[in-house]
Amino acid sequence: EIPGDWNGRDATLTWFEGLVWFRKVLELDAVPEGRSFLHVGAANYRALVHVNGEKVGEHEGGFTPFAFDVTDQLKAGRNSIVIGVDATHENTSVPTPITDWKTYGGLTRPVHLVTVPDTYVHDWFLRLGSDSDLVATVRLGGADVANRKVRVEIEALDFTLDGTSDAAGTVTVKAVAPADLQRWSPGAPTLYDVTVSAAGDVVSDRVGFRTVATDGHRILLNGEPVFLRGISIHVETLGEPPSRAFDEASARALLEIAKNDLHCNFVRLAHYPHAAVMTRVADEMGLLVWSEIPVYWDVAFDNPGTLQTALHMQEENIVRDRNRASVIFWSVGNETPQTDERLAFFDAMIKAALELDDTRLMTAALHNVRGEGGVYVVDDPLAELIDVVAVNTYQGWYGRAPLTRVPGLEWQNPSGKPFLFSEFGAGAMYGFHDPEMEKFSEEFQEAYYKVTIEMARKVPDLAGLSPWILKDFQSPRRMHHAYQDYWNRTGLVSPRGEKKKAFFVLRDWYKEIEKQ
Ligand code: GCB
Repeated sequence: EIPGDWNGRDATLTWFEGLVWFRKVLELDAVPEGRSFLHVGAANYRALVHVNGEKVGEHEGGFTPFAFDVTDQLKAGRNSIVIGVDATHENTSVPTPITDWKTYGGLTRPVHLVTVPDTYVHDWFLRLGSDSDLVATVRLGGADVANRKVRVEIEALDFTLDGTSDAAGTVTVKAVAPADLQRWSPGAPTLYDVTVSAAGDVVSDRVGFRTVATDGHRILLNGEPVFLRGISIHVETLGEPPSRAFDEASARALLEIAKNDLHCNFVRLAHYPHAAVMTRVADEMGLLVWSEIPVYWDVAFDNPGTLQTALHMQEENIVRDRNRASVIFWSVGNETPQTDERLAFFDAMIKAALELDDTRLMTAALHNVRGEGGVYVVDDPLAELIDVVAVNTYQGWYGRAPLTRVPGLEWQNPSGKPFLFSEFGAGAMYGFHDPEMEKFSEEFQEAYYKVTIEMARKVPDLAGLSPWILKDFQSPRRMHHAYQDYWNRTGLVSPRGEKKKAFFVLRDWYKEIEKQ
């Protein structure tokens, strides 16, 4: 099934991470006019695309979209589209084969045949600058991109930007934003219909406008300080067996729990770019988003090919989502080792990200801290390269510290930048109750959340948090027979969405601070 993953389809494929061929026969009355592209929302991990027996392209990276021009391969009548998807990960892949989540293989997001005029709008980016200008960059593709008239229009505001493309087919135009422009925020997620037209091509989308910046320890949304009441989320549907294929209903189901039940204004979409529908729904619902590239744990930081893969993935992610007002952070990675090679790798990623989009904040989930006598100091040179310092911590769950010590732990963030807990959490199996609070009981997780929130409340100038994680998720690493059975149980809700006791502890805190 497309979109889908093969793992839930057949018991023998539950953990299969190899090559599968997909074939679709497409009947066309005539070859479409203009140019035709085969657009793939995501193929995990490598894809080999053939049309009518001819190879049209290859792609690496399991979570971002790509498109190949198939104009010359299509014919009237029967067309055979064949895509080989290989879920094998290697030590040079992003991520490597070692992850704490299940590798779902397949064409996990929709595949479309897209037809456009010979010269067409390739991509565009419309944003609100810090000086209250609306700035549009439009890039044309195809046969005749130079010296074309380009128009960007927001009808509801009676606002138009006009320009002419340069020799490379690109143009940037700007004007002062209309006085009646309503800024997007979690409390009022206003979106406008935007139309971009050039060379006979017309594309449209719904876009929100807001600014995000930092001021010392604070994060400013539209110039006002915002505290991020967040939760981390993996791409996995509610229900059993879960799937990695997300439609709008699957996205809404998870984001509504976060926004309406848990009182979040922020979601960390871990550890890789989520489905495009997720950030669209976040735009509509008013949830701030952390978007991440799966440079997870230890990738081959010294391998130039691995850097190219990460850069390419990052570009596909930013180009896809830079018109989403919900996205405020681009994260370059999670829990990476402190080496010079890693720093150079991230330096290249951050510079490339800023070239594509300098209106958002750069971040990464760090775990390098110095700790003595219960005082933890964030100690990672990567903090100098990013705008927002985020740390994962599991005191009281992993490690020996008893829960009673957690409230007394102190955190120091010498960077002077905003500081977040990008993760903390503990496992519990829904329905397992133990008044003695054995690990994996709901009571243990509840007590863990209470002490960890007590610790977080004392962190000076904490800018927000995204505890680990909304829902239990499948992982090959989690083999404890009684409690895990290949599920990471750190969810605040079970695979079916039942709320564990800890859910209400976090919700109560979020409800309290929401009013402040
Ligand atoms: C972490 C990782 C996350 C894991 C989590 C856990 O630090 O970033 O991917 O799933 O801990 O449950 O151990």
